[in-house]
Order: sequence, then C-alpha cells, then structure tokens
Amino acid sequence: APTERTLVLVKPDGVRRGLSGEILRRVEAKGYTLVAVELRTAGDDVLAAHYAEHEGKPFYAPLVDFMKSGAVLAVVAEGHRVIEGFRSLAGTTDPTTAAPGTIRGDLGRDWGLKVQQNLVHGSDSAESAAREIALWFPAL
Ligand code: DAT
Ligand code: MG
Repeated sequence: APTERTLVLVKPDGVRRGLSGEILRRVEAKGYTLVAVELRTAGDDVLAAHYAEHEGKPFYAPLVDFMKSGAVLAVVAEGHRVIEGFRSLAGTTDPTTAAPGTIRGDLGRDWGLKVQQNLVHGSDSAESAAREIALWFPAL
C-alpha cells in the first residue's frame, strides 16, 4: 500500500510546556516516521489558509491568536494509515473529555478560555493532509 503522510502541529501550549519531545516520542513509538520537523512562528497567511474551514466560527479569532502566541513545531509524519492513527493518538478535541492514553487526554488542559488549548493538530483526511503539507512544507 502507498505510504500515507499527515501534518502534525505541536501548538504553542505544547511547545511552551516543553511537551514537544513527549509528543514526538509517542508518534515514533507508534512506529511512524518523521519526514520533516521544523520549529517556526506561524503568520496570519499560513494560519488563515490552515484554518479556512473554521472562518466565521466564534472560536476562529481566538484560535488564530492562540496559534500566533508562540512557536509551533510543524511535523510531517509518515506511515500506514497515519492520518487516522495520529488522530487516534491525539484524542478528541476537548482535553477534558479526551480519553486517557491519548495526548490530549493525558496532557491537555482546559483553561476555560475561548479556545481549546489542546496541544496538537493532526490532519483529518487525505485531502486535508495534502493541502496542509503543501502549505507548511511547500518544498516537500
Ligand atoms: P481538531 O483539532 O480536533 O481537528 P477542529 O478542527 O474542529 O478540531 O477545531 C480546530 C481547533 O479549534 C481545535 O483544535 C480547538 C479549536 N476549537 C474547536 N472547536 C472549539 C470550540 N467549540 N470551542 C473552542 N475551541 C474550539
Ligand atoms: Mg481539525
């Protein structure tokens, strides 16, 4: 089967809390390969494109502000069914109810803010992964 790729972001809360290594450890421990890893500060252009599906939602502006609040670790991970597999490792969106054993369930915190600071992003489909990888890593 052709190998699949996904875009993972360690969000600014994860980088700030020193969890980048722990998150990458879980990705690698699952057997996925790291294809690209880059620490960077995201600008409005990249974030507007990345979160285009959420434009107009009440959490959109706080989400973009949060994503600009510090460095983001952008990662391309590769492996069989890695798109689904990383979503499973990450857990559901809300860290309070995300299952224990997942990144968000074990490590995420709900601060009662306007946006969920849930440590990671993972592409949600093959189409999203292709679009997001091209956006964050145009050279790949
Ligand atoms: P996911 O990151 O699980 O794919 P999403 O794509 O629906 O979730 O939303 C993108 C991000 O926006 C999410 O990680 C956190 C924030 N968010 C989503 N829904 C929210 C809500 N109802 N209230 C606050 N923040 C939310
Ligand atoms: Mg999403």
